[in-house]
Amino acid sequence: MPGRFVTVEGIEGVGKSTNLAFIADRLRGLGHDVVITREPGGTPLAEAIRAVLLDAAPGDMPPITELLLMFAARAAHLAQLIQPALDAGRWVLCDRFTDATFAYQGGGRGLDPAAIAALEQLVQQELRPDLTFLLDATPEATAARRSDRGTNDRFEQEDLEFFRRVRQVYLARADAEPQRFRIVDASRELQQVQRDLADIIATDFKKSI
Ligand code: Z5A
Repeated sequence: MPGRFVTVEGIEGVGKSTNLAFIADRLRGLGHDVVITREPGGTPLAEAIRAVLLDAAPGDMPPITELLLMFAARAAHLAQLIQPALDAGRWVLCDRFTDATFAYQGGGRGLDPAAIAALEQLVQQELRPDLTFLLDATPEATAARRSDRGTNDRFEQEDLEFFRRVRQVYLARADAEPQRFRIVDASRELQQVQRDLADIIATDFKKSI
């Protein structure tokens, strides 16, 4: 029986990394064999592409180059990690996937969503996440969390307006696909966020998704 593909999305600082281990623990508690991974990245080749994407100087990478590198990394990640894990019956829990491309390169950079959808089809064929957690908060609500961290890659230097556009695309996609998305209000205290995550996992993952 093939495994399931679960993704976690949201604007930066919303708590994806923090909650990934929590979600994995709950899934393991239900008896699933879970592999945690991330995008861009997840395999040595895709991590090398990630470094190119994040370390370029602001303004030094044309948006289409950025888009193609995201999908180049994704193609390697799919072939070398995600698909083999799913085929082996493992559950794949991924920190960001193609919804991030629609949100960042589409909403943030203004690239044509039809072009992104064409690349999605080329690279992924029929593969789509089975379930996606959207950790939602305004960029204003996560600003303090981001500044506490002190690091600033190329994306983290974008302004609030950029992250507002990114969030709008995430919300629009969740609205269009309610059967796949579970929106969690991530502006609240971590305990409350994780209570919601636990409830969703308990109800959604016991039955077949
Ligand atoms: N990107 C793209 O453009 N297109 C694509 O297709 C893909 C990605 C796949 C790298 O992603 C960049 O790639 C990303 C988009 C782009 N850049 N941006 N923006 P990344 O996932 O590696 O980077 P990130 O989004 O910046 O992740 P992050 O900085 O690690 O944020 P996070 O994982 O969502 O947050 P966190 O590290 O778990 O939490 C941040 C802090 O807040 C931390 O101190 C926590 O302890 C704290 N926290 C978390 N939750 C709470 C709550 N509920 N209350 C209080 N404090 C909290």
